[in-house]
This record gives sequence, C-alpha cells and structure tokens, in this order.
Amino acid sequence: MATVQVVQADITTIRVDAIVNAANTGLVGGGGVDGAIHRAAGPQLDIACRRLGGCPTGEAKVTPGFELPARIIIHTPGPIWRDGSFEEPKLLRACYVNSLKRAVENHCQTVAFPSISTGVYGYPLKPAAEIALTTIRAFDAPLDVQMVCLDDPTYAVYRDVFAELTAK
Ligand code: AR6
Repeated sequence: MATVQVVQADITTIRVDAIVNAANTGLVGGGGVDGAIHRAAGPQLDIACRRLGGCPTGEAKVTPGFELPARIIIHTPGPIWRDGSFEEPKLLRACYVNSLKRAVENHCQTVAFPSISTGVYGYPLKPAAEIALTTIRAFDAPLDVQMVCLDDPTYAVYRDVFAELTAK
C-alpha cells in the first residue's frame, strides 16, 4: 500500500520523483499551483505541455520536471465543482488514481500532490481531503506520497481528516 503524510509547503520546492499539477484540460498553464509550477519549471514546460494536446478531466499525463527538483510532473485536470451531482467525486478520485498509475509506470517511489480542485475549481475542502487521503492510502503500490498544502486552512483540514482516518 502507498503511505501518505500531510505537509505544509510550496510544492515546487519538494525533492521527489514526481509532483502532480492541478492542471486544466487544455494543459495551457494557468494560476494557482499550475502557475507556480510553470514559473519554477521554466519555459520548456509550456512547450512540452502543448505537445500533449490537452487532457480530459480525471486523466493524467506526464512531462519532465525541467528546472524543478522533481524528475517528472504529472498533469491532471480536476473537476470543476458545480453541486456535487456532476460526477465530481468520481472524477476527483480518478485524478488521484490515474496520477498514481503514471507515477508507477514512470518508476517513481516518491510523489507529491497538491489539493486538486479546491482552489479556483471550488471543490469543498473536507470532502476533497477525504477523497485524496482515502484514495492514496488504498492504492496498492510501494509509493511514499506527500499531500502538500500551501495555505493554513487547507493544511488544517487535511491534518484533521488524516487524523480521523488513521484513528479508525
Ligand atoms: N504549492 C502547493 N499548493 C499550492 C501552490 C503551491 N505552490 N499554489 C497553490 N496551491 P488551484 P484547482 C494550492 O486553484 O482548484 C489553474 O489556473 C491552493 O492553495 O491551483 O484544481 C489551472 O490552470 C489550493 O489549495 O487548482 C486550472 O485552470 C490548491 O493548490 C485551475 O487553476 C489547488 O488550487 C485548477 O484549479
């Protein structure tokens, strides 16, 4: 099984085999963690992303990490939250599962995720944290995963959910 820990940091500084990007379906870069990753990886990332020709919501595609400490970047567009009845939970779970599959295929042992969909895409934090942490913990591969939270409210919710899950 994969192990997971919750940390508070800027994901662009983490030295792991793979970091995950909360991307958009065009893979054209944007704000939030996507913008931070593009700035830190350098302009070659934009060229590599454009060659991939987009990515459907819930799926995941890989580029090199370029100037990042991470070897590869796994790009996954999360669902845009509407009211929860548009398959948002299923699609968010698919982001984590497909990203972890790409990590295994690319011989990664260490992976760092941001909190997918809970920024601009508006997914409520607590249910998103429950999906993130339960999906990673149930994934059957020898991966060490970090959930990397930037802001205080996100970190607090992930820590609480992690404590609830590990107390069970
Ligand atoms: N390190 C770790 N987490 C971060 C960082 C960072 N450097 N910067 C932001 N976050 P968001 P989404 C957190 O909006 O909701 C983009 O424009 C942030 O605090 O980045 O999936 C894409 O191109 C929040 O907790 O992603 C898409 O169009 C989390 O990352 C769209 O936003 C996710 O927030 C995707 O929206």
